[in-house]
Amino acid sequence: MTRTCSLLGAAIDTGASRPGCLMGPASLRTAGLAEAIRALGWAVTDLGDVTIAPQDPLPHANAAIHHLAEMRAWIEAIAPKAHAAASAHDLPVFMGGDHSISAGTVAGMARHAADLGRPLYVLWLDAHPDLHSPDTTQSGNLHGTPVAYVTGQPGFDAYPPLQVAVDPANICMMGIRSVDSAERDLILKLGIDVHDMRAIDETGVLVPLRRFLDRVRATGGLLHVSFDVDFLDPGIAPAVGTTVPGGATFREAHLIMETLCDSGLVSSLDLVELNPFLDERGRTASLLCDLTASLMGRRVLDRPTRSFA
Ligand code: B3U
Ligand code: MN
Ligand code: MN
Repeated sequence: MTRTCSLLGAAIDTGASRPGCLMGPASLRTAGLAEAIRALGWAVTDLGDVTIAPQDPLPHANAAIHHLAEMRAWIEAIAPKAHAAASAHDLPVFMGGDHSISAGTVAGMARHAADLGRPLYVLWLDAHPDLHSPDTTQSGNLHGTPVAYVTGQPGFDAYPPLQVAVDPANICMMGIRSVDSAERDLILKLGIDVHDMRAIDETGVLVPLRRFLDRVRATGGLLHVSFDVDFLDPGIAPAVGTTVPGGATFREAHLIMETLCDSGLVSSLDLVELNPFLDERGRTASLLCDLTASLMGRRVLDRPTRSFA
């Protein structure tokens, strides 16, 4: 049977420090994301972009915070649309926008998984763990908060109430190499499975990824993949506001996506933090399309799939 994929854009850049991510969905469409997925045999429906109305400012005790009202409105707008997309299609792809969108997409996917009576797992591919609350962020950039929000941490009274929380034990992070002290404390407290770049240098990407996928499979879970452009090395992906040296290579990133494809476990994907204003002739957008294609079935040669039994 033909597998179905939907594209849903969220043109947000209010969660980041520098503007530009709001052009992300347009850039991914221009780079041919729908066509690349369709070429792999999927039926693709572009659901267009989520929008919000202009917001009045919402004050917060942490004076560093900006665009809190927009953050709340985006989550309110995105979560039900993500939930509906997941109910209607096999694999929704959520196109950011900065990483704020994941507060809404993961909240929506957690509801979807709960509808099915299955646990939701999250693979967080990022230079950052995005584990701040509005109380702990020093930059005030709310794209640094989605993981704390979706796991139901305190300090989120100004965000929409979370309907279904993600169990922190079901989150695996890879590529992490920039962590603030409040985030470090929370990683330890929650026991999140974090593979920083040192760990990846020591083991490669496959050992921790396969271990995680085996766990998702054994428990009948759904898997949401949240892909922040700064997971990649800035040398291959310059179109991001928060470049951090020492990111994933082209080959590591494709191997992760191909392995995810082989697993057959992925239920949804975020492509976030693409800032087309910083891109070089569309190369980062094109790379994201190619990586998505690897996740959705493109391969150089057919080969026997690894058995997960
Ligand atoms: N942890 C820092 C940096 C950061 C988080 N996410 C991104 N940058 N992209 C902060 O601002 O919270
Ligand atoms: Mn991020
Ligand atoms: Mn990041």
